[in-house]
Amino acid sequence: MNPTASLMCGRHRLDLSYPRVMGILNVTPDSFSDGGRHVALDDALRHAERMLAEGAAMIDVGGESTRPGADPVSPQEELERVAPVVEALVRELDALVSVDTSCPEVMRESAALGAGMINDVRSLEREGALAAAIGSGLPVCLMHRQGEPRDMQQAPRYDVPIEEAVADYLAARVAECEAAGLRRERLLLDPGFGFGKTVEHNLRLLHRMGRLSELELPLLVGMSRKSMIGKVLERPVEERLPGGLALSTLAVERGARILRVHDVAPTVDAVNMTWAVLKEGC
Ligand code: 9MG
Repeated sequence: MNPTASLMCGRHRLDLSYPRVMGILNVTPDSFSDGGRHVALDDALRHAERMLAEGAAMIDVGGESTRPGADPVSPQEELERVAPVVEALVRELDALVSVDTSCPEVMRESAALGAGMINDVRSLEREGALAAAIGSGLPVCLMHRQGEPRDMQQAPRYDVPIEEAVADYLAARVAECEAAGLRRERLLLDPGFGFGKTVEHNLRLLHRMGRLSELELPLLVGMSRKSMIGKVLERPVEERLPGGLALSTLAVERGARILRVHDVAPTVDAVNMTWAVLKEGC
């Protein structure tokens, strides 16, 4: 990847000449406080505002859980959860908003509301998603996964080394996007930690992430609080931050330019410290 690269994300230019942090904002029912949608919208705004103040370059808004075992939601329901939050983040905070969705309707509506990026864990494979993404004019993060959230962690296996499987899949998705008219300058890639992968797959994939740099597109990674940390360190979800910081550091060292995390402030420090050392070698 060109070390001075930047990405046009709607009205925002995202400088990717150094690693950036993406703050996670889930707007699924389990993340709403029980005071109703109005209170929830206000909670979401305050939470996003805090993450931006802590140094997040963008906020990733998601209305459908992609946790292992999660059931899909209808496009209508997803849109009702996501659209008011995107609109408020853009209008009130002028934030760079990424929308975590696989749904064409949500892509179109979010772009119209001023979102700056599409984060699709299904890599635009859903019917109509590629056309919607092209029409949005926004950059798109393509992520590797095997299976669907409902069943993806039931004994995942690969016939080739995990980094080769992931690189082959992502290269094929890039080729399909380009063939349809989505320019490569608008693409980011994500190995999809935890999406149809055992702990061993995840650890090896991070170790060999340099393989994905060969695709010469910006790399985004999400490992924050994931079960790979819980399993290695035997920690519940609320005690996984130190493990997550170690993984963020390693990911930056192996070429990641965007870290998708819950804990923004400590990740910004870890990433900036790591970068201060790495850039001595540039
Ligand atoms: C929505 N979501 C959950 N985990 C993710 C990950 O690892 N990467 C991306 N791009 N999105 C994710």
